[in-house]
Amino acid sequence: ELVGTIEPDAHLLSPQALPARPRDSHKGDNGHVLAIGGDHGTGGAIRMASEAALRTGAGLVSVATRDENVFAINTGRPELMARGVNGPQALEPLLDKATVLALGPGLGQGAWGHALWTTALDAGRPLVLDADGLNMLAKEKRDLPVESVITPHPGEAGRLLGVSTADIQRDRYAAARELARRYGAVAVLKGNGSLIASPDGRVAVCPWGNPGMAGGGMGDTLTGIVAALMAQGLSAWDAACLGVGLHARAADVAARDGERGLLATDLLDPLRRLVNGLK
Ligand code: NPW
Ligand code: AMP
Ligand code: MG
Repeated sequence: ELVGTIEPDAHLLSPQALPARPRDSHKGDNGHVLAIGGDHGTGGAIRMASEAALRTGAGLVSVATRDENVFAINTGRPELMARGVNGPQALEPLLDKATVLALGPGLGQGAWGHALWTTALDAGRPLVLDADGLNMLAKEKRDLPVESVITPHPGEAGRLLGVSTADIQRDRYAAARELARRYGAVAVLKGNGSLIASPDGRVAVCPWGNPGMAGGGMGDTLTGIVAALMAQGLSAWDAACLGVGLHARAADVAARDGERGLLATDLLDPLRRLVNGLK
């Protein structure tokens, strides 16, 4: 049964939900995102999530990934602090320092990814769970921390609810609400007209975005954006609504040069302007 309203509300429209940054603010005041992912061949996913977290204003962003990705991440974006982790023991000290986790982009579902996934969920930190973090949750149900956001695309949503992608797309509103209810987290059902649903029944719809976004890495940047907003003090609901709106509007600005050939990293410059309330 469908009850509740779709609210294209103020949270989607403006970054005013973010607290003003005091003159004497220091990096420790603005949250520390720990991004976890990047298995063999998908190091780019965790780098894009991490760069998006930086551009959204997180004070510090650390990356826990495969050894082989560390050089490219640290040289390509030196503001990031990338560490090679071969298992839970190496991850734990990083978890202790994190405000919010961005868990799953490019993580894979092998032994390495699964060990990091379990250890990260055990830490009980607020988190954004995406990509393989969701695929493993679909196979192995776990309670999520109270302030959590899940960001499935329709394929991942189908796995989480045990139905086909087509079933999800047939009634996206019902699917978003069921994801939030079943997993006890704010759920972002991505795609044209992304929906944001909370376990208490609220649903918001994103009126922005464009088909230029249908390309690799777009979802990974959203994960970093939402994590950075939570790290700066927003609730899971506010961060999900504002983050989805900023992401889609950044893509609309970037698409002025054309939808075809739009890259996920093209969102980073407009994102910075938008998160500061500039056009
Ligand atoms: P179908 O075929 O229609 O049933 P997967 P992934 C569906 C990393 N990446 N509307 C569609 O299913 C990720 O972070 C790394 C309708 C589609 O075939 C993950 O860790 C990159 N259907 C990993 O790769 C860049 C939709 O889902 C299937 C839909 C695998 O993630 C790329 C694909 O989903 C990537 O981010 C929509 N809007 N969207 C890098 N540079 O390192 C999706 N589907 O099988 O979960 O694979 O999303 O590519
Ligand atoms: P992912 O599939 O995880 O890379 O995520 C794709 C991102 O791009 C999500 O934020 C989607 O909402 C967005 N996206 C993909 N295709 C479209 C589309 N046709 N219109 C609007 N947004 C889209
Ligand atoms: Mg994705």
